[in-house]
Amino acid sequence: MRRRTKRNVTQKILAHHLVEGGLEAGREIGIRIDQVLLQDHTGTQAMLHFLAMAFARAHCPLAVCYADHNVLQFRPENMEDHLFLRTVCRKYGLWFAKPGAGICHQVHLENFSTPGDTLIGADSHTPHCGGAGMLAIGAGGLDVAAALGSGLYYFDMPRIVGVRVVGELGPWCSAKDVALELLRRLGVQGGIGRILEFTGSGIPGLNLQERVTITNMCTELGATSAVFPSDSQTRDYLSRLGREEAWRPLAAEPGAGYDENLEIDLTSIEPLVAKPPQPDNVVPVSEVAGTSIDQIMVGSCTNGSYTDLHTVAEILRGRRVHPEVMFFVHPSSAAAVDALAIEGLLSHLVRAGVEVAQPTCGACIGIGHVPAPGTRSLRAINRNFTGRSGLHDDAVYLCSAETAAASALTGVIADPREVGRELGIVGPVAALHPRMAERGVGLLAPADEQEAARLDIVQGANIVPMSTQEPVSDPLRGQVLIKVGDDVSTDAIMPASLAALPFRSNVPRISDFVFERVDPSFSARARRAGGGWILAGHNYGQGSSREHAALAPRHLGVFGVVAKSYARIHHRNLVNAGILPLVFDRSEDYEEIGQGDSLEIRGLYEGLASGRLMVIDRDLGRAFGVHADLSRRQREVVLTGGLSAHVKWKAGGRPGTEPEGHLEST
Ligand code: MIC
Ligand code: SF4
Repeated sequence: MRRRTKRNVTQKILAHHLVEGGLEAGREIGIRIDQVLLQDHTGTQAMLHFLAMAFARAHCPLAVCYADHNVLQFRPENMEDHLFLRTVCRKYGLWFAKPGAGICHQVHLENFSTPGDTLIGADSHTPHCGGAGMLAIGAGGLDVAAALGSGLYYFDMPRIVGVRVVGELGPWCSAKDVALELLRRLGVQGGIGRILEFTGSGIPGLNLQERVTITNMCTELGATSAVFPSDSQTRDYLSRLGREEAWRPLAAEPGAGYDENLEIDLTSIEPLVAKPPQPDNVVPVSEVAGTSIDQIMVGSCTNGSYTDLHTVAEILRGRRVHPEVMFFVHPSSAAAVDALAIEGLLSHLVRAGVEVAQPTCGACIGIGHVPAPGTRSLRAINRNFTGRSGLHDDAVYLCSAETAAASALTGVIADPREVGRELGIVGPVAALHPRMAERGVGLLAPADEQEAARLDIVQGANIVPMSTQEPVSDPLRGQVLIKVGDDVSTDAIMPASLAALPFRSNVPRISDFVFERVDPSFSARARRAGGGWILAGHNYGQGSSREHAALAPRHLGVFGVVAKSYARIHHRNLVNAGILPLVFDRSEDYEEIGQGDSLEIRGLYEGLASGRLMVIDRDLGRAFGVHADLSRRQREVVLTGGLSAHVKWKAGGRPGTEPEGHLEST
């Protein structure tokens, strides 16, 4: 009799939730989804799609939408979004978190995290809750809407990387430095197609908030998810929240194996800094020490917790922020603010001259605190893609809360160990908040079915349902509208600028901002040309989960991307938007093709089915080979014109012309 192989944590969770497929890396699997997370930037499109699919009510056991990004409601459209989300959530069986409750990932961790559960979230940092033993995956809003209505999610089974953690973190070295060390070693493409599972003798020494800082930032590696076991640290954290009943133990079976292995010795971790322009540009802090800085931030879902702000308060207690530095913090939850206030730590911050801002994403995404030209900003957050701060050619350095606070005292980037030595400060411990006084602040429960039937949805004029796209034509002809390089982020494709954000619910309006920071003439050119192609290097669409980076180009007429490779979430978003994501057979061909070249594909439907296509470059006078890594279902989706058109087609409607005959042959 064949013995069942020993299972690691990821396999245990997946096996327990499996509805289709096996646990074989690279093959599509379907799993049951226990929890769904949405937020106010991605939630409106997701909920519009949910309504268009005519689901009666959320089908998974728990779903929550957080008003966390646009907390300051700078424009009336922001509040319109919140009213829509509040009413649609209550009616259709979702919780709603009002502005002020905090950032989705941390508030979800505090109120709903359950070890062993699956979570899908319309935000790329959803792996945050992986620190509490959940299998938590970020996805585009349309995929999340489908999971919300069906309770199911389909994806390619990733390879599982066992990250063996040994040793103990030294003074002034933190979980954030562990995340930066992973980025230093693996780079922003190193986690693609992988789940990182943390194991080893160093794990019990990391408390839950430290764990989530690490899983949160595994997103920057391009990973599908990241997960820790659930142990006494998990139980301790849940009991501080008054939710001990949610705890379950979860560990890999002794002898369980991994597809790949990696080791991190915590003892050798030192304070690190990621220089601009992306999170894997990591160096030891000593290499940039002495660099003058003008602005410092500690916050975001990665570093806005009680633990981080406690650290900052301890370092600054009785001291003053350097006169030439502006220092602000964004706590990541109302509960963190409350705990800091009860303990008097807020006073240490305020008296030191720190601006204590709202529990919201804020400057992490360029909403407020936009740096001035020529200045440098040091931030304990997760991303520093060019322009994300709101300044076109910004210089944002990423670091830990320890390094940020120590540098705030000196006015230059400083090694916190040296500052500690010079000023006689003891390295702060990663403290957890005491037992939480109040739970569920700002959370509205869904209405029961009777009440829900009577509720109306408030849908302001700016909330515009997506129009259904035409199916992709064959032959397919058009110009290369833009040629971009490697690691282009969704922040570059569809900026989250203060000007663009009010139109997340209005794709026609937001499409004016596509590639605004890279080439401000892009949207007008795309419209004039009646659509065309995007040409890109490796890891196209890294970073956020925002499906607007696909929906808006599609609205402008973009029907295809030819790239060397794609980031996971963006690849799916392109398919869902009805944009063909093609891959060069030979990366060298990318070099020859120029912006403005006229490209043509014939025999698209047959080529996609066989996996081989030829693209003719009319200007070069030659053809090059491409392929598409698409499942049969994804081919169907993209050929019908995207997910909404596909849903209608499946329901018997006719999406413009007739792809049915072709589809049968795919
Ligand atoms: C981000 O950090 O870029 C965001 C804003 O949270 C995005 C989601 C969005 O664009 O709405 C993400 O990470 O997915
Ligand atoms: Fe918000 Fe920044 Fe976290 Fe995105 S990365 S959810 S913008 S705090």
